[in-house]
Amino acid sequence: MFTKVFTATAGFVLVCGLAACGSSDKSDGDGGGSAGGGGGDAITMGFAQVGAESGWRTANTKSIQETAKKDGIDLKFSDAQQKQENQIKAIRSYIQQKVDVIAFSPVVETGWDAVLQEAKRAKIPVILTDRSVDSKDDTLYATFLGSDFIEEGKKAGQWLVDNAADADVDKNGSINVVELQGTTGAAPAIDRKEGFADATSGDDSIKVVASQTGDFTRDGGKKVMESFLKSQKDIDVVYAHNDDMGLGAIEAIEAAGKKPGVDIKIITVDAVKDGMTALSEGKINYIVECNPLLGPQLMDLAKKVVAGEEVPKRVVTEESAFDQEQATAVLADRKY
Ligand code: GYE
Repeated sequence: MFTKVFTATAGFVLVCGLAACGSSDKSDGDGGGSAGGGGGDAITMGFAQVGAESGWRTANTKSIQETAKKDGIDLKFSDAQQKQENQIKAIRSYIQQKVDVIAFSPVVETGWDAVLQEAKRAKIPVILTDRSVDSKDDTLYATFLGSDFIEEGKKAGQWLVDNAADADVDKNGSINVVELQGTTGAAPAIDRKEGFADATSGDDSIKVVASQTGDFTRDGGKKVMESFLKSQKDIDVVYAHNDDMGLGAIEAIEAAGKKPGVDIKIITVDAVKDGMTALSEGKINYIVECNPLLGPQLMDLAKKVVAGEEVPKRVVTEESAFDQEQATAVLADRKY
């Protein structure tokens, strides 16, 4: 107990070492004051990344690192290996290092209020990138830059509704879907599930017969698909919350002696190069795009936030979707 109080006091002293103490009557730090020295110094950003679980994540990390370098932003980067406690530790260390701005992609939606309060007290603005938090207090962050995951799920579901006749592989009038969910509790897993359910709810022939997390990884997708192939007799469609899990499912389907994209239709989200290649080969049938190249928009927002400029609370990235023909057309130019 005593140690805790002492730590908190020491933390307070540390915070008071910042310029921010001079304006302590200003109550909030949401996107407001610059905690750093200003005066033309390079902006220091602490970025707490989720991990390296997928092709999407690798492209996202590269975009952030390359843009920071190009824009002269001093980037402190950490990889949390998909563990919330590691992200919280990283954010605390960025607060201690008095970075100018913190950005992170929350692995799960809940459980962030305490550490975000700490950043707010230290007057360090926070930018949520890619994934959002589930918090009642939106003054805890300056802005959220990322995709609309519900919309992505809806696009996936709508494609199935529009292609229902074709997707009913065994022509028995019922389309049995198995769902490979992303990381449990993550915004894209929750929202892609919801959007898909929404878009397919009007079609009684479409049924999700099994749904389990594959943690957004290729290996996870493969293992879960292997068990679905054993437990479900009649699978028409796989809906995977990302390309990597879909690619893992392809391995499992082939190992079971079936043809992915033909015997079992596959719908995924992301549109990374490996996914697009499988789509152009006909092993995946439809991909909803989720853009990982958030670096340029993130750094722009960071500069504005540190300069104390107003930024929109929500910035949505623009995306499309691809069928086999469209994937083949754009594949050669795909950067990630
Ligand atoms: O779809 C998946 C990754 O948060 C949008 O995370 C991101 C998701 C992406 O692991 O491949």
